[in-house]
Amino acid sequence: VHAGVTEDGPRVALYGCQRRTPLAHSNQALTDALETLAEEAGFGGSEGRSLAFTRAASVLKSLPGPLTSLGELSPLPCIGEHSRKVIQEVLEDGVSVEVERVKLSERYRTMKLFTKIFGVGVKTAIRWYQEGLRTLADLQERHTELTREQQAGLQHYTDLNTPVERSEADTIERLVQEAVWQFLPDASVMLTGGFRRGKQQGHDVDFLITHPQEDKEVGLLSKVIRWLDSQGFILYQHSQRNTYQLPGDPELLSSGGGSSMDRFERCFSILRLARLTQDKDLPPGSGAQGICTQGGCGAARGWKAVRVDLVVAPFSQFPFALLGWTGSRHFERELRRFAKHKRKMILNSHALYDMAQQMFLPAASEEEIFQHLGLEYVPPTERNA
Ligand code: TTP
Ligand code: MN
Ligand code: MN
Ligand code: MN
Repeated sequence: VHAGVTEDGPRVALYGCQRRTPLAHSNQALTDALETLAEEAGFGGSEGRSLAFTRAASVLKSLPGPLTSLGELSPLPCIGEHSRKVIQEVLEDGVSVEVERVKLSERYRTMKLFTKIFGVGVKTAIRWYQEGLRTLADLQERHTELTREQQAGLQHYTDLNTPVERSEADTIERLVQEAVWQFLPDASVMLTGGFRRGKQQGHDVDFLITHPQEDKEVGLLSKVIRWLDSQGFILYQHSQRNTYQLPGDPELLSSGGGSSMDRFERCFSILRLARLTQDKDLPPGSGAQGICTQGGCGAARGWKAVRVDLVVAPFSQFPFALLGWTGSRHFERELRRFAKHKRKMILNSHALYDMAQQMFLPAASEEEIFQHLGLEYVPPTERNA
């Protein structure tokens, strides 16, 4: 039997949410090449082309073994002509000339440099590039024109582009729990994002907070932030109130649920984390062990800036929020696309709406959401689409 094909036809399903995609897969060189082109297309404003390369890469990530010949591509979905050519080059020569050229190009390199700044998206980076800016020093000169977020991003550029280790995420989890439980002992604090998908490193640490008694969670986040700040842990923070209108925000529905931006009370922050090598120097027994306070090791630079996202969800929306914040981004995109086109349903991080029945479908768990969608359950570690 041909790789990727069963007697029933192609084994690889069309939508990323219908597949199991583990973190480690057998086609890294190919997916790296395709994802570079996806990124480059996005930098050029070609969202459609970018998505096509991302989809092709995602299909290869779900394969059970390494792709060894071009023929194995024919039963696979989502592999366009251009992706096929890149795959052929990498299979035959080990590298793609086009990808190598992109990686060396001034625009790609500058766009990478700029979009790695916290608070800088593709649009801003393109504008700066077009204005002739090329280096972080160029941006420093325009310091006053930057947002507060971008200033913080620039200030902590090196730290924020050093991967967050799993052990650091665990330390921050204990700190967030200590902060939350002071005010609401029965609240739950869950690690989401890439770490929930099994990643050992991340660009940030994502948390979802809820309380079984709905409304108890209202006002919690500002208290948590104030406490963290009083302890010297906050280097930067930007909080937003919950702006979701129940039942069924009309704008959220009319937007088709396509956006990944939700309306939960949230805080995008940069925390000050003690470097773990210094753990032995800190007094044991405290819940905040391993995290540095302002007066402590900051001067000796024994700390590291880490991006932390805190999101608060009302209990009834928690499964939707958990599903939405676990990712991957591409898995989420595929879930929403599948819901809309195959099920005539609108899925977002707050709710699932059935357009035919004109009703919301409640869920008490992620499993129930997959059931509503008529999808086989995909555990978090298999959502690395
Ligand atoms: P990220 O933290 O950006 O990505 P990640 O955790 O998968 O990977 P890493 O941090 O290691 O780079 O986003 C996590 C999930 O949160 C992602 O699936 C998208 C979702 N998300 C929202 O639902 N709403 C938002 O406003 C944002 C910023 C993210
Ligand atoms: Mn093309
Ligand atoms: Mn994350
Ligand atoms: Mn995040």
